[in-house]
Amino acid sequence: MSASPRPFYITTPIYYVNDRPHIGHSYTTTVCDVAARFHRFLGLDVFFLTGTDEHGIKVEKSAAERGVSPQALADENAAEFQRVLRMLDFTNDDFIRTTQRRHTLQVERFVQRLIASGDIYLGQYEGWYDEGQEEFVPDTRAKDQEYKSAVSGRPLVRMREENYFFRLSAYQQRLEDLYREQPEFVRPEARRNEMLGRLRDGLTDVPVTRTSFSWGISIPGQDKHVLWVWLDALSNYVTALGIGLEPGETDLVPPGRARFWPADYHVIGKEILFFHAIFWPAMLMALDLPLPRCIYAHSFWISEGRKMSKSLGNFIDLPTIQGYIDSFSLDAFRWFLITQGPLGSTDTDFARTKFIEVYNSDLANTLGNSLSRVVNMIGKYFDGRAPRPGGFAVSGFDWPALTNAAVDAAIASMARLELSEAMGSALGLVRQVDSFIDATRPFTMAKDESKREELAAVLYQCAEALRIASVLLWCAMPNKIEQAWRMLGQNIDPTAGNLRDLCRWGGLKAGTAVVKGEALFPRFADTEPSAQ
Ligand code: ME8
Repeated sequence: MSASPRPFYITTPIYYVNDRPHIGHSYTTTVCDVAARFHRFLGLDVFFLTGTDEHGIKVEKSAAERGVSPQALADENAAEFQRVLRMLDFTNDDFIRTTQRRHTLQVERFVQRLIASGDIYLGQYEGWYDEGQEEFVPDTRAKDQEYKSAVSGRPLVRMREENYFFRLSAYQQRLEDLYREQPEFVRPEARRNEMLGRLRDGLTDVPVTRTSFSWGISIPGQDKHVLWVWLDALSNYVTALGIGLEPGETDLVPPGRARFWPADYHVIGKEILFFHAIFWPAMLMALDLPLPRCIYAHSFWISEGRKMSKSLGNFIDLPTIQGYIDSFSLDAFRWFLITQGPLGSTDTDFARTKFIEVYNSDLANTLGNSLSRVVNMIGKYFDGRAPRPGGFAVSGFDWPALTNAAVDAAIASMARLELSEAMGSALGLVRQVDSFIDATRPFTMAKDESKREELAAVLYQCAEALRIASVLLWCAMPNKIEQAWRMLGQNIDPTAGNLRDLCRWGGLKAGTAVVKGEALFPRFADTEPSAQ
């Protein structure tokens, strides 16, 4: 090997422990997992981080309502989030909790540095506060929102406090420059425009401590000033890498992780964009740290046509997710999230009828069906051994060129986090195999002994194209694709970093044992009355 592989760092938001994991958390984490798996397979040096956000008034209140300590509530729900990571087969490299010493120690140091540089100063705040969002709302915006939370609709509360402030206003110009010089700092475009609007409104300093609750990290030496949860939480992206540790402090974070900073992608939902796209870069500028390359703010899942809400009881929650996994498989659930999810700027409906449609069309009728047709024909006509490639070509099906183009397109789309496009390139190959079978009719060729060579070449090309498609599809559906590899006689190690080599035409060796297996995705006939 020549140069060491390029680091690739991708993060999810860290999730509040006062909520149970649901489709929203699962979605963002699946997006990151698919990108992480693909880039590891491609040979990049990947770090994929997720975790839990455990401080703040919301957690303190939920714990009080339940009659437990905030730490006990955090422990219980962090364990639940970790259980879900295993249930959904996520390959995160670490799980950070903001109550861990490795995190709090570094946050305290950052705050000390920011006080010393004058970026954090003591002042007086009076204004409107959104308790659900833990966010101060400027007077003009509070008025526009009729003094209600833009997110929860609950009334804003009036707050008067002695607070420490972060000097956000000082970073106005540098943020404007950043947005101009790095047009893809915030994606998608519609979200970037929203942030440009916030910049045009002008930035004001942000209070970053509270005295009204105690569950959080205090300003060093001043117990009553508890850090605003966002300053604490955003820091996780660098504390997990040990960026705030001194050389030699190797017991809290494994050494060498600093190489992953800056992040390639902070993937988040659109409701927390301001913190990530304006406050966080300003904080990093104040700390003299490099900025992340892209904040990717996806839109929301809604449920069966309506916003998900506790009062409607229509949350796609864990039992519902488990139901989909039981009926369709985990990989089918991941496929639906990845190919249909709201990575763009509009919300997406999670509807059972749509799920079944996508399952049957992409997975049962296309991927599963194509693979079993080809494997069955090789079983029947060539005793289950991959035939010789031969020189037979059909116009319109230049397979080396078709597969190369699909591989290049998938790699390029993945790098841009365009997951559905990447998967579309891979599945497109499978659809081309189907068209190729329709055009060449191997089952008819098989009846004519003189067409033996042609038959061999056709089935080789089908199997080889499916093998290459499968390598691209693994990141989204690892379990099913490993099953497909067993059928195609492939012994592939997706941690070996050799995706490009594996995608080179001709990798399937003649004589490889090709074996029938269980149907990858049996067709689903819905029997539930709700789907009538
Ligand atoms: O905001 N559709 O945590 P959180 C898609 N702790 N994604 C959704 C969603 C939906 N309907 N609902 C939630 C916090 N999400 C802070 C983050 S980061 C430094 C601190 C996802 O538990 C989406 O990723 O409220 C959103 O950003 C995240 O859950 C919010 O999780």
